[in-house]
This record gives sequence, C-alpha cells and structure tokens, in this order.
Amino acid sequence: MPLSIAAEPAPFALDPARTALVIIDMQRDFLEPGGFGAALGNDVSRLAPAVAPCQAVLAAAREAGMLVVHTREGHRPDLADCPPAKQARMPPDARIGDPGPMGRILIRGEAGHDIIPALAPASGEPVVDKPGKGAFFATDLEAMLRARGITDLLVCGVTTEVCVNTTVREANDRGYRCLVLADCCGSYFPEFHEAALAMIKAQGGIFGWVSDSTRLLAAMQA
Ligand code: TIU
Repeated sequence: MPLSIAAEPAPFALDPARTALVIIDMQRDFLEPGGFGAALGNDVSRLAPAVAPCQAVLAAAREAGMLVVHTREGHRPDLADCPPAKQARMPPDARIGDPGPMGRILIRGEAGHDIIPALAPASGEPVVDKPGKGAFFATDLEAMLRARGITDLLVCGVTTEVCVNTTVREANDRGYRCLVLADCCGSYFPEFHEAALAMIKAQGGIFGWVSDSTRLLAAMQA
C-alpha cells in the first residue's frame, strides 16, 4: 500500500521502493559566502532555512531505505564543458573558474563545489555531477533511476526556480512523478520561490505536486 502524502493539487501516493530522494545542488558554492551564488550578487543566507528540513527528510529517506541521489552543479577544471555564454554573464572579477575563498568558483574538486557538511552524502549514495541547471542534461541520472526501477522523485534543494524547477521539468517530460518539498527548497528571491512552486502545482499539477517536510514526515512516520 503506498503512503498518501498531503500535497497540492492533490494527495501524492508514495511507494518508497519506487521513489528516489533527489537533493539538488546543496553545495557550498550556493549556500556559503565567496562562491558562485555570491559571485552572481546574491544574499546566500536566504538559502539557509532549507538545510534543516532537508536533513530531516534525508534521515527519513535513509531510514525508509529509499534511493538517495545528490547532485552538484559544476565544471571541469579546464572549463571544457562550460559554455562560454554561461561564463560571460558573470562579473569579470568573479567568473566560473576564477579563484575564490573556497577555491576556483564552480569547479569540480574545489572546496566550494562540495555538498555542505550538514547534508554530506553517505557511502553508497550516488552523486551526480551536472554541467547545467537540469539534473538530466548531460548526466547518467536517468540510467541510474531506470536501473533501480524508480518512477517517482521527491525533490529538494536549491534554487527553487533555477535548478529545482529545471530538473522537475526535465523529469516530468521523462514520465517521472515529482513531489517537490517547499520548505526543503530555497531561493535568493522569495518571490521566485513562491512563483516556482505555484507553477509546478497549477493546472492540475502541470509539472508535479508540492508538499513540505512536515506533511511528508507525518505520513512516513505514521
Ligand atoms: N543562480 C541560481 O539561482 N541557481 C543556479 O545557478 N544553480 C542552481 O540553482 N543550482
């Protein structure tokens, strides 16, 4: 019997064996000063409220034996996979690959590229390195989900309107059912956070469902 999670626009039926928790880009580069998010001119403290709810959901997913997938946005040290158009839109003194307090900005292997310690992947949990905003573009995420028989995704992470939204749109077009946990997502722009969630659940759930950690955990712990 699947669990029923209170959600909008309708309850979400959750079968832990067919569901993966996907935690998007909870990296130092987005959440801490001196990284990519700050280089883009953002107040990175706005993402902090998503950390504790993500921790609670991560613990519950591990407890339930669900597949947990972590993603990281970043590029090769030689920038071979970084579109010049992406780099060109950054300030000249803080571009992708430039040195910063957490190493080179948005580069794989640098300290800033790491997932924050509070949400560190456990041994055996796949980490998907992605060059773009969506977690399906130029990655092996879909192959991994298919191999495990995953049909549904619980989606958390940052930022709500950028990498979370892009990933949910990619997943929805591939036939995955996505439940986005509002308080486990964060944005530098509160109004974009709200709009991004509203877009997902509008029109009968055009891209998916929206709930929160409280309602998910209540159902999982019942
Ligand atoms: N800038 C911004 O809001 N987000 C990103 O660039 N990447 C992710 O959302 N991970």
